Amino acid sequence: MKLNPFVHHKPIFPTVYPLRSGMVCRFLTQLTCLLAVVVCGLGCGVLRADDGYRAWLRYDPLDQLSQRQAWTAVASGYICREDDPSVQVALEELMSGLGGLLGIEPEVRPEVSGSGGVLIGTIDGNPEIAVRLRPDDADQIGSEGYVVRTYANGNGKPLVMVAARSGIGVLYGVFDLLRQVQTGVYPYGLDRVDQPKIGLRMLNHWDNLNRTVERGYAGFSLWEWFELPDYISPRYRDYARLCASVGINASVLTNVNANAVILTEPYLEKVAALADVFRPYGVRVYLTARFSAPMEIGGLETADPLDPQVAGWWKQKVEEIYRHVPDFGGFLVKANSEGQPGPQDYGRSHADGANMMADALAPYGGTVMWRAFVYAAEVEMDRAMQAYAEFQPLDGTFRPNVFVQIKNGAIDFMPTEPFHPLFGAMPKTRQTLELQITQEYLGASIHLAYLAPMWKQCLDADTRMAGAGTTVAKVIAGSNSADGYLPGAIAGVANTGTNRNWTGHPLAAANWYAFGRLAWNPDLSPESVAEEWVRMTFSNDASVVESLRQMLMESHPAVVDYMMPLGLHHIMAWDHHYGPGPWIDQGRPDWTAVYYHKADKDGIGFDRTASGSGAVQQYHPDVAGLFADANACPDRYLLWFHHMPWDHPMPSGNNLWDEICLRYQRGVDTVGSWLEVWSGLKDSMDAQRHDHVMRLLTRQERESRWWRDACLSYFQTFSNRPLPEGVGVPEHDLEYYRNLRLRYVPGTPSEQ
Ligand code: GCV
Repeated sequence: MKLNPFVHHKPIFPTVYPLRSGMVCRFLTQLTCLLAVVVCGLGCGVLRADDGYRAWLRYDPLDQLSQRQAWTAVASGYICREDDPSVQVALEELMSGLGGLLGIEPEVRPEVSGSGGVLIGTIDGNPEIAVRLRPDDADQIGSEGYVVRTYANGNGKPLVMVAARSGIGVLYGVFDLLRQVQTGVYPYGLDRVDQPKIGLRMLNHWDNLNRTVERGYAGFSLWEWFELPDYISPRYRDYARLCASVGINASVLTNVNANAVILTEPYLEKVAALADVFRPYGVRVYLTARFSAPMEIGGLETADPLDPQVAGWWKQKVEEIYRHVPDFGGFLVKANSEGQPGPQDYGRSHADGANMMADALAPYGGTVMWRAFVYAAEVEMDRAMQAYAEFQPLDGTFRPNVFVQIKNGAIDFMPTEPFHPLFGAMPKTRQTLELQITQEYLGASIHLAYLAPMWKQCLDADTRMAGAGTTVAKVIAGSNSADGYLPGAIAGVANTGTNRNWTGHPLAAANWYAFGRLAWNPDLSPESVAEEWVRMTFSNDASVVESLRQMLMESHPAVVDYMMPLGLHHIMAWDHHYGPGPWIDQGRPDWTAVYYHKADKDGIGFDRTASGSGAVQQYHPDVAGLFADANACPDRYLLWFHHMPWDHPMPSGNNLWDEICLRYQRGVDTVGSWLEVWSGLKDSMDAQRHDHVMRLLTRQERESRWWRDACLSYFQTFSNRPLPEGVGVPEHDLEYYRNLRLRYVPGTPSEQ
């Protein structure tokens, strides 16, 4: 067994206080650990400054004394004998993780001995693993899953085993084990057998080659293209670790509004360098492919997918890519959407375009993720209906290695959207659910909005397409479900950037974490995921866990309340999408706000029933029936599907106008209540993160009033009704809000 002797002493994340090497330093490190342990033992918590870089993999001394003692007794050594790169990084992680959490530095041994320890490895690579597994374990862990189990080891010393079929399964198992330690679970009786429910779990980076990030609010792109491939930032490895720790196994490096230059030789060398770093962590690299690349970088006169020269160009290009990146994942393509080139420029279909690329990738096991986010201003049809109209008839015409990638809703990552009608409606096509982790329409990285509850609503939505219980989660899980769907994928538009804490808002990392956890297992509850994240990121202190979990769980509903309650959508400011803009009525109609809210003197909302655009009919009749009935429709979608009179009586007893106003107010009040809650946590965490969040929450509270006041002042010009009691009076007149102009909002594609 080859082991890197330095690994033992090398922190994976740089510590907040960098240390020099050498004996003195080692002594100081141990002293620091000891002091930290003593401090923890006294129940004072660890309050040193934290810049958030380590995210949820902090590995500070465990703040629960009895759990720490129990784990310390178990972790008397590490037993590993495999060279597999993923097993090796699993071992490094284990040493760094338990080393930090427990303040220990045990040895690595090749064999189990009477003194117990943590045994890690693959079934085929280590007979000591195989001999301990139960007969049905191997069937339950698939290629990426794992067993984490505690055994009594002869003389009473416990042995914890992390076993898998593959190196990456071992790594996932080690991260699961560390999560148990971090969240205060005892080692006794640990028996965890798990595997992912969705095969392909991807991050989509909307990162440009000049390092701006479209809709990115956490600094610049993580990929230092100019320095690559010569300089490899340590950050790449930490990115891969964070991804792997939650099971993310693919990363699309570049923006869907693609630049063909990424496919040129010098850039492929850079891509290869990133892929090399990510590989042991099981993160496969994908790229976005600009459909017109054969013309832009290939010198051809056309990009027509049925032209043999074009198909030949892509074949050669794919061959070249695999020479650089042998495990390249494939292409993500945005075609004929928002001005991007595509097969329809040549009178061809989306299937023609996707299949041409799929044929080039198939010999290497690569896939095409073809986006269904298409709509055209020239088309009369309700924008919400266009993707279904375009793609559903193509079911059965895509190659087996094409995935049709569908946003969670039919418009565009609005604060709330009903699930996209395409889910389950293309049984012969692989489907990918695309979620947005970055908060384009939810307050960027300024507002707190924990998105797991919204994603969960979509994952749990019953499409009914193959009978009751055909949830979106089951459709994309594919063969794992009984419904006969092909295995699909899940993708999240990343919220990462060069900000030291990765995601801008210190609490926004919860969304990256939750995306990975739900992608691994859509059955997890958003609360339990929130709680894990709080424990790992902040503390196991009961008041921190309880208060912060509650704030996270309240946050998405609160943002919906103060931005777009009751199914209102697309009423944000033009272009940068930050702040209210319900009055927007100029420009492409389907990019205005008035197209969507349709407020007039009689009422408000978009009629998508049979008497309106008819969009409800794209759903299964059972679902259509529910959405089409204003009395049965969930109130969060009421104005999405219905144009309702201002005096419509709501179940609460209020009329619609009053209900809208009170929802806005409820959102403001909820954010206001967090200020006190967060203040109360001041002594329970480091000042650095506490202060940062405090300042952001203060701004969020102010801006929630901005949303309320701007939207209600505007809608009041139609309703002609007073604000009900309890609703704050706008600070300014409507003209003031209409004239506010924000400049240089991060993430905005156009120069402003
Ligand atoms: C990457 C919305 C966003 C665009 C984004 C697009 C997409 O329109 O505003 O920035 O483009 O969605 O998902 O392709």
